[in-house]
Amino acid sequence: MDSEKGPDLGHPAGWSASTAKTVVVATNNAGKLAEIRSALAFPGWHFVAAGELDNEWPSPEEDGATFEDNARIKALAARERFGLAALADDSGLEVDALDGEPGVHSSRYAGPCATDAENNARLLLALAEVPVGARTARFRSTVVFVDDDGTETVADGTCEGTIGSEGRGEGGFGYDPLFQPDATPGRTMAELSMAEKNAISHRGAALRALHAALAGL
Ligand code: ITT
Repeated sequence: MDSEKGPDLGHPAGWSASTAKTVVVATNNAGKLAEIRSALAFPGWHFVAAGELDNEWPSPEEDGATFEDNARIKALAARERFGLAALADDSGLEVDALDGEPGVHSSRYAGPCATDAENNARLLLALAEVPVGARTARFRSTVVFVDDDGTETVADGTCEGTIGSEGRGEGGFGYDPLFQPDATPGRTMAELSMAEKNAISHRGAALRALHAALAGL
């Protein structure tokens, strides 16, 4: 749907119809993939998930210490496996009252194969005694793009907010039902449309910065 697409910021540097290309997105997270396709709309670029090219795509072990380390691990693994330009996001939630946890452990906060619901339940439990005013948090995203020639471009984004005391909303994924962005008072991230989320989210900000860098803006 056009209204779900982000602004067209122009073509990447050196673009022509003959350089239109396929970019493999190194993610198994359908929510991320949809946001990336919506936010990073270069004419002629086609984003395909690693799992769509190989349904046995083994997501590499994310053992880096930072979001950037892990995004690079995923992007380089996909580029090597498929021989295509590759893009990866690594992201997570930092909660001030938990000294920045779950951070890089966000997807496995409640255990190695935790569901979003289990992670959210663990977060609510961890914050049970923390008063409303002290439940500040932020999402962070780092995206790494590795072009066909190996050139790497890295971009970051953050989104400030607070953690609610119960989940609300059906949109997005992960911790969205608990996260109340400062930019949308009274609404959780899961109560925003994808276009609204991309306009204020950590991943939207990182993808806009990546888009601008690739377009030479
Ligand atoms: P891939 O590694 O396959 O891309 P993943 O979900 O495992 O998918 P990460 O390792 O980057 O991705 O972990 C990110 C986790 O942080 C994600 O699973 C959510 O729990 C949380 N998260 C990140 N961005 C989020 C967002 O926009 N909304 C809600 N939760 C988010």
